[in-house]
Amino acid sequence: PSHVREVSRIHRIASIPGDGIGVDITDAAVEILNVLAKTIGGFEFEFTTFDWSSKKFLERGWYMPPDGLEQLKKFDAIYFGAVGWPDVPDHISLWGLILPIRKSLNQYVNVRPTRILEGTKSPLADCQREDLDWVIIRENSEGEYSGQGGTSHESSPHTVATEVSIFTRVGIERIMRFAFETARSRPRKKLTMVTKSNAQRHGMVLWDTVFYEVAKEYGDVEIDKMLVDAMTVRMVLQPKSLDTIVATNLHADILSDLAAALSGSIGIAPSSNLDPTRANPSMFEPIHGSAPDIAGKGIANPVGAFWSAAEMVRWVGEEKAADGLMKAVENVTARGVKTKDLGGGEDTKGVTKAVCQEIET
Ligand code: GGG
Repeated sequence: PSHVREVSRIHRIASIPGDGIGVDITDAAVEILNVLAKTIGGFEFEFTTFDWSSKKFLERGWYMPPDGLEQLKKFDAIYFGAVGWPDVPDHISLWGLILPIRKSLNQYVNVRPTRILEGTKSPLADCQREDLDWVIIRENSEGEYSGQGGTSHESSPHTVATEVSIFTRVGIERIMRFAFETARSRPRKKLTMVTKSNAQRHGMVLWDTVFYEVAKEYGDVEIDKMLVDAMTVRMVLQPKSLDTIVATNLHADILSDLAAALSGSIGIAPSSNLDPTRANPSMFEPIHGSAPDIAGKGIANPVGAFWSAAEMVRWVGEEKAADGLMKAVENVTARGVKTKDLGGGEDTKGVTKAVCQEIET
């Protein structure tokens, strides 16, 4: 009967807008997600906002409270804006917020898809939409971002600093398996593994070894191996030759920025920090940073935030809504409703309003 209200699935989301344009685009993403839930029906989002930011750090001396990670564990997913502000050294802000979350919540995979959206174009000459469709799988828990090392003989011309990369067989094996599964799930079933194992002769060689071992279980996946320097050239000159890519924490961080720029703008690229075991919440964030130069001006591109939101919606089990959101985003870009970085003339609010209307129709 019509008076009986359908019970909604409730997805509890921790929202951390962070710094700079992270605030603008998180506001936009929350608005879109609420419209999506209301329009499609059957589920709702319950947002809790955490004001963990560089501004607050300057006031109170901490990014997250001591029980911050415990608080986050209570949620189904985390939506993150951006971190980094000129008044705080970047290594303090990264290690105050985003890196401890990824590491402590076992988010050992960072998935970074890249493709040319409808109505947008690559800066590469002759690169059509079908020529660039990649997924970068970034190892997200160890490697060059292990945080190990130290500085000695400070205040001397002989200061020594070490930055130790830690690679473990368990860490490599689990990211390789995830990458092979991703490659297998895509039509081309092709995986390119990136290292620098000619110059770095320990951890990178272990990456190569484990890659070939795991490859034996995936005979249906075509494989190849690249050195990271040559990989940048291949991405620019032969984008069509690539599909799924797996790389270390640092290499994939760099390659995914290049990938996003080659697909049109860093402003469109999403990322999913996943704990594939689902024992902890996963975290979704656009790959771009806080962009202090345009913060608060209302001109940030919200597409990377919307795409990240769509990936979060998919992760919590709302496939149809995720597809609907991405369709709405691409219908809007196809109509030329875009921010300046994509060659358009709209601002954040203009694109957000257009995507909301598209969802509602
Ligand atoms: N929204 C992503 C963000 O805030 N990025 C800042 C940054 O530099 N992150 C480094 C990383 O992703 O490891």
